[in-house]
Amino acid sequence: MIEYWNPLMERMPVGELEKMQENKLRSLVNYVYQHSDFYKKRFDEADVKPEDIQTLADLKKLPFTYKSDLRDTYPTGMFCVPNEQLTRFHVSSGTTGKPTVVGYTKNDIHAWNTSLARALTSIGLGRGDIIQVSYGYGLFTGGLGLHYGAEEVGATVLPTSSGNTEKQLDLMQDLGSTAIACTPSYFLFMSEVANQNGISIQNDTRLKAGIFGAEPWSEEMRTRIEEATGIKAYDIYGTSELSGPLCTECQFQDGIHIWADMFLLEVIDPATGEQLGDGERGELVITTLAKEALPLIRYRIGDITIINKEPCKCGRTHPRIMRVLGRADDMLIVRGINVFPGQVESVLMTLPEVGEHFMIIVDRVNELDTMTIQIEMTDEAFSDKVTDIIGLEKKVQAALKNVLNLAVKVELVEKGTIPRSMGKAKKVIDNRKL
Ligand code: DLL
Repeated sequence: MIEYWNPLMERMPVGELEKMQENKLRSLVNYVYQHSDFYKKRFDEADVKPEDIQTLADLKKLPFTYKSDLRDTYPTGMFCVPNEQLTRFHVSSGTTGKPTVVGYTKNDIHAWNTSLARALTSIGLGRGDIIQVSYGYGLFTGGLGLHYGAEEVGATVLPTSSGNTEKQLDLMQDLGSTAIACTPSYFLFMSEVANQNGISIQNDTRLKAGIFGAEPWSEEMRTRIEEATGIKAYDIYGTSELSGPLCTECQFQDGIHIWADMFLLEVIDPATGEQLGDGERGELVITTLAKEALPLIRYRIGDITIINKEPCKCGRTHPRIMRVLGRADDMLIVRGINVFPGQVESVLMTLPEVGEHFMIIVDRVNELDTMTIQIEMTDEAFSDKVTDIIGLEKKVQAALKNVLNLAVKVELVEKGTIPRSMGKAKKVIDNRKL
């Protein structure tokens, strides 16, 4: 049976949804023009007035906003409400420069919870479920975001945060967690620790669903996780600028439904800024339609994806984004060839001898880029005496060459050598940037 949190909204005919978006867009441009010096200046510089925006087709007249705008106006220069109207802050620290601060009014928190309540319902979670939240609590949005979303649907929350993995596994068994929310990397680590302690996720726990995101992961990794643990692994997407974790796939696991009454989606060519058609891969740009404290207009999140407006089997009419390859700046350019770490993962996970942990090391030797992939073998492959190590390196090299069209060096390393992560995993060391 298909369950909805808000059936009327989630199944609203597309034409009506678009009318709603148009109305919300018109109010939004007036709102930001009046409440934010930042946006007023941006609009004036681009010579656009709120009254120029009447239909969705007018969206492209509006200037883009960027993560750098949030940094340049640190801490709260882009906010549209005074601090006393804020209920909460979250802060995301990038690798360079100032962190980005996001703020929420009470209504913003409510909208965030609603978004997650629809999402969790779409994967069949609700009253009676025990959701173990193993994303980090604190300034990161993952922990608290999922926490309140899970409470909203009537589930019981087990707020373990990340870390303390053995204790997490004990609690998972003792309290009967039925779902876990964490990064896919952390779940892999948790499964490994479970194995080492003789715990079978499939047989010794009640876990039926994983809510995995906050970092790119591949379809092939999903298959591995589902086969190894017997759970259903769902993709969840969001960014701190948009609130935090917001939207998931539905039970059909075919793209993430992004609520059209809350967000307006575009995919653009990152080089030219031109809008691309549905089904074309490009950079995701989002306009928030329901945020008060920090509305974002044509915000260049930078994630690479495809918008899919085909009807979904679940009956929801809201558009979907297909698996996010990562941010445009996660893309490696190696000898002129573009490579996303996720593409490497996709290839590696099709090879049964290769374990789930890998590291990409990029270097420049004698003016030439080199890429080395460190991999660990699976226990089964390792114990198989006939496995020819050199043969395996060659096999991995050939598979990667076939897909990426790039010659790489493959290095088999001992199990446990690649650092495990309890949050977002670092899968690339680019020595060219040192
Ligand atoms: O990672 C929010 C979040 C928490 C999402 C928990 C899902 C679950 P940030 O730290 O601001 O926010 O990082 C956002 O992470 O722009 C993507 O590049 C990446 N990302 C998030 N979810 C996915 C996903 C949180 N499902 C950045 N697939 C985004 C691929 C993802 N990349």
